[in-house]
Amino acid sequence: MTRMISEELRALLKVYFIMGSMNCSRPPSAVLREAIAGGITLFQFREKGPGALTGTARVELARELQQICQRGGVPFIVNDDLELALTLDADGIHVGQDDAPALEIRQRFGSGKIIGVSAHSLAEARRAIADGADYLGVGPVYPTISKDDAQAVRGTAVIEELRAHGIAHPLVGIGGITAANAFPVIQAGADGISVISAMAAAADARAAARELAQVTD
Ligand code: 3NM
Repeated sequence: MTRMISEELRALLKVYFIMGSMNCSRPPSAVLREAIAGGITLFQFREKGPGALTGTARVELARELQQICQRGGVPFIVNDDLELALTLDADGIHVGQDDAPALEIRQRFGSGKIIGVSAHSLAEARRAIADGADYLGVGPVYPTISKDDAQAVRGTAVIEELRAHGIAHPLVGIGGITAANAFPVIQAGADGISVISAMAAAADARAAARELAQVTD
């Protein structure tokens, strides 16, 4: 498989849904089906933090959600866990600053896979790109309830700074984003937005996805 070109990836990043069972008060499979029907463009399995499944239950849920993504034509990304990504032959992996560098991951994961890296500053973004990241996740833009160890809120300043310094890489904003506050993130230069709670905790994930898609289109 050839390396995914940036333009294709930019389109995939428009409405990027991230979720694990601990983010849902309903079966995650139902939430994901609704989100796909509402127009999400990419999905990340992030089974992590208090109340997360472990062992076989975690792998089984990942497989179930991957199959739903495959039927819905939405690429399936695994958070952090390269072994799980390899086992499932996932479409990509997203890693943080404390995880293995993109360079090392690429060697084991193949050239056609998507590698995303969280970046909180210009220096981290430059390093991630030099290491071979395909896209950057930049945040937290707004206060978030979904990540215990989130860094200080940056607003859209870091996104603006990266673009002002000529970083043209595909990029999503993350952290506390909803349909009501998503537009400034796009205006700042992001190709899309990534959300957990705005969709996972919504009574109607389909409507939530649709509203977010309207902002990023
Ligand atoms: N990463 P919500 S913020 C997973 O700043 C994650 O890198 C962040 O969840 C970062 O949409 C975050 O519910 C949580 O705020 C995003």
